[in-house]
Order: sequence, then structure tokens, then C-alpha cells
Amino acid sequence: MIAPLKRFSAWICAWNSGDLPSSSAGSSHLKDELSLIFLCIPSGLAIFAPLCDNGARAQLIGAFVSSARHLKIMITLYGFSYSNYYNIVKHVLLHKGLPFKEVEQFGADDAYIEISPLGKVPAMTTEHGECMSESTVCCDYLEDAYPFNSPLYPADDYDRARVRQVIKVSELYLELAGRRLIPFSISKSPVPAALAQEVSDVLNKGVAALNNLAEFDPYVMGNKLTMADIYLRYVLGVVALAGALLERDFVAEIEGIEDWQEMMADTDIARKVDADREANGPAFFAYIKERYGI
Ligand SMILES: N[C@@H](CCC(=O)N[C@@H](CS)C(=O)NCC(=O)O)C(=O)O
Repeated sequence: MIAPLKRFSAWICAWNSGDLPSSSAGSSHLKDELSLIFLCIPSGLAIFAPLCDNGARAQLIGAFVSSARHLKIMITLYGFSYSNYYNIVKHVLLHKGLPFKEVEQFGADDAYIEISPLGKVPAMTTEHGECMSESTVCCDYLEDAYPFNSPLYPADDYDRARVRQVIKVSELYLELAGRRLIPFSISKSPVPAALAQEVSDVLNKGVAALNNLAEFDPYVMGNKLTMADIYLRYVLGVVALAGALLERDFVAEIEGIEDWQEMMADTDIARKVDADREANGPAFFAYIKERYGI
């Protein structure tokens, strides 16, 4: 029995040091990890532990415990808490209860471009060290890789498409339009009339489309919280900012928004994200001042 015991221990050590061939493409890593937890570890202990003397048994258990450390999933989120896009992904991570660490990143250096090719915030490295950027991509990865952690998309294909439609409309016709006025808000300079008109025209369309698509009953797409709720929550901050400069409350023109906003703000996750954002304000504005002199 000593030979198989040694082989099994060697296998565990190789796995610990990452030498085993990986089959972690896509979400299959989850299956790998689960099969290790539920099959290999208990059955290994059950078979070999009774055959060992006390010292060997302690070693074997030690090897399994250190293997278990590899199961600790640690995603890294790069960016800064004042960013609405960053907060979308952070909210999703918190909602799914996934362990992650935050690395503050203002601006882009060569190392960051490796993670986020456009230098934009947020970016993420997965539990396997793979890089990705773009908030919607990160959110969808988290949903695909962790489908059982408080799902954020409905099961039905068409319902999923409708959630994505709201997200896309919010991104293209609300966030990106409102974002064009952020520099004017920071520098407190007047918005040129032509730009004000362009932004208003797009926001008008975005608000009309949202009024057509969203239910707010009580959530954006009905009785369950979806990715659209999280996405829209952090888009509306930029719409409000633009509205303030354009002297028009676009957010209030979204039917049912007030109750929904109150409901969305009244969770521990939203409170944490909002508090972190507030706390990050001074660092963000110090960075802007240093970089742009405003
Ligand atoms: N499409 C990107 C947009 C991200 C974005 O614009 N982030 C801002 C911070 S809120 C940023 O990185 N700005 C710096 C830049 O554009 O270089 C996403 O969805 O993640």
C-alpha cells in the first residue's frame, strides 16, 4: 500500500505546486474544484489515513489542507471606487459572495495595459490569473463562471436577451451620452450649446427606450433582481450629473424610478459600494488635479 500512497501524495503535491495539467478553460474549473473537494479529498483521506502511522497521517492531512488553500478563489478587481463602471463589477462580486481583492488603479501604466488593453477601469484578473476588462464582459464572466451564486440572469433565453437589451441601452444611450459632460462637471466650465443639444438628444432616446423596456415591478425586469438592476443603478449617477448641467432631471423622467432607486440603495451591498465611493472622492479628485490640473 506504500506505493499507491506515495503516488497519491505526489499527485497532491504536484497539484499544490500547479504542475498538473490544467483543464480550467471556461467554467470547467468549477467542476474540477468540486470533484476534488467532493471526491478526491474525502476518499483519499478515507483510504489512506487509516493505513498511516500518526506522523504520516499528520503529513497527509497537512498536504490536503494546503491543497484546500488552492481552492480559495481570489479574483482581483482593478480600478477605483469613485468609478461607476468599477462599482458595477464590484456590486456583482459582492452580490455573488465571491472573495476578491481590490487594487486601486488610477490611469494606465504599461503593466496595467497588459490587464486592460485600453487602460480603462475596471479590469479584473480571474481566480486563474486570466485578465479581462470592460464592465459588461467582467459581469458576464462572473455569471458564467459562478452560475449558482445568486444568479443575475433569468433561465429563459429570451428573458436573458431582454435583460441584456436594457443593459445595452443603458450603456449606449444613457451612460455614454452623460459621460461626455463629466469634464465640464469637474472643471465647472460651461457646456457648449451644440454639445448640450447632442447629449440631450441621446438621453431623450435612452429615457424613452427605458420607459418602453423596463418594468420596475419592483425590479427593472419584473419580480427578480437581474444584472440590469445593478448596471442601471450605477449608470444613473452619470445621467444625474449630466442632467444637473443641462438643467433637466432626466432620471426623474424614467417612470417608477424613485421607488426603485430607494429599494436598490437599501441593501448592505449598495451601502458599502456607496460608502467606498464617497471615501474615494478625495483620492480621485487629487489624481484628476495632478493629471489634468483641474
Ligand atoms: N466600456 C468601459 C468603460 C470604462 C470607463 O470608461 N472607465 C473610466 C473610469 S469610470 C475610465 O477608465 N476612464 C479613463 C479612460 O477612458 O482612459 C467599461 O464598460 O468598462
